[in-house]
Amino acid sequence: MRLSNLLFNSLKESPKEAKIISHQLMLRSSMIRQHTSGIYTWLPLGYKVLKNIENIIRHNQNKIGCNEMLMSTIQSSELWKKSGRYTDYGKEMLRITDRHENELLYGPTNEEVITDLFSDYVNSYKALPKYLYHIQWKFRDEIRPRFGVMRGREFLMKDAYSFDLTEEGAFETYKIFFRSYLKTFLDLGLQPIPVKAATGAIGGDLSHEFQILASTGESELAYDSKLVDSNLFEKSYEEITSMYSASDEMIDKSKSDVIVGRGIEVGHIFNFGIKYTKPLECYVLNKDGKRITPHMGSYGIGVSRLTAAIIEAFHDERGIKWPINIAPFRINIVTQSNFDLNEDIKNIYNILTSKYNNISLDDRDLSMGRKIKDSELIGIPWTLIIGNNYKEKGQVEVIRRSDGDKVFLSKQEIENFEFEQYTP
Ligand code: P5A
Repeated sequence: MRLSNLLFNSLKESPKEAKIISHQLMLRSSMIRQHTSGIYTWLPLGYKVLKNIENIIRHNQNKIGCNEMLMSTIQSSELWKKSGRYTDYGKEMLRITDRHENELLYGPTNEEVITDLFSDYVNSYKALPKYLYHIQWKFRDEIRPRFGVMRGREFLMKDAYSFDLTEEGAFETYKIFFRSYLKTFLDLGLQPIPVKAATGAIGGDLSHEFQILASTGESELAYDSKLVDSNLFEKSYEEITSMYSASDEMIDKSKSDVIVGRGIEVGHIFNFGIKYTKPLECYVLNKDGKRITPHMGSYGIGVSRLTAAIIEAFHDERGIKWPINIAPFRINIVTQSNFDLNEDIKNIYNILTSKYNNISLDDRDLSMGRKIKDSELIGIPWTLIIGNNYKEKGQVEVIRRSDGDKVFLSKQEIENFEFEQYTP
């Protein structure tokens, strides 16, 4: 893409309302724009990143046999009255009345809707277990929306729901999601720490949060140091959960040999048995034609929150440092305005575009210095500078954003160079 076509306006200074680095960088690099309190527009750069994160999550959900679908954002209040949560959910629920005086709401989560849907489509024990998910906007009228998309009122969540015939089956499913979540966050370049958590408005008595360590995180954590391990995925559920971990109100203050810190909750999983299937009269028939109430779990990932969490993990004083699979562009070609788009540059751009699908060419009428600064701010993993060195010696300067490493390559060498994944 040519950056002259991009809706993008970099800011040198951080807007005053932004208190944490991810919020500052998202505003400075035109990723998001606040519409009103806790509600954001995703601008082209931010939207690209959001989609990339979504795809990594989607890939991992599909791998465990979870069905992607899409439920509506607006829900009817009826099912919530049946489950008892219409009153329990309180002021965080945005309630709407339509022209016929029907009580509707903007979905904060989907346990009720999915249980009702499952009842309608699944009658036999033979179809179990079943895993369903969607990636959809949620609304929670948070009392204190803050830190940009970190705690929004409207936010994007991946929420999955599982149905099993027995309690034991539901626990096996819980472990499958637990491990799939570790893999998902590792694929996103993050080091997840699973911690025991309170279940709050969702319910049940088994729950884990997936936390990313960050001093600006809103959650308080206490955990065994052995949980901070890049090989965590190699370990079994039992081994991982035998180590001490807890968040917020679950923390045992008398523990001494644990690390206490702060984290960003990027995922939360729950096992709550028949909390919804029972009141919503959801059942399947077993071999003998007897009614069995399925055991459920639900599994959430904060997709929009992850954009901010990843920036908290990967940035420096110049800007964002995106992992390559999340970056809005893989390579940014920066050229001087006075020889913008000459044949050589077009040629390099075309070769790279045929090899990779997300290349940008900064053809804006700005100084080289300004364009290089923007490339660093946006956090593009590779910047190719075609400037004086190219004019004089035929050399392109290739800069890696992760560590600032520089090499000079000829046009021929560029064609063969692997602009690959790296650890930021
Ligand atoms: C699990 C899936 C649930 O809602 N029901 C369906 C369960 N869990 S949760 O913990 O309440 O939310 C799941 C994840 O969503 C993110 N999240 C938010 N992100 C941005 N702004 C918010 N206000 C917000 N609230 C929740 C978190 O990452 C959370 O783990």
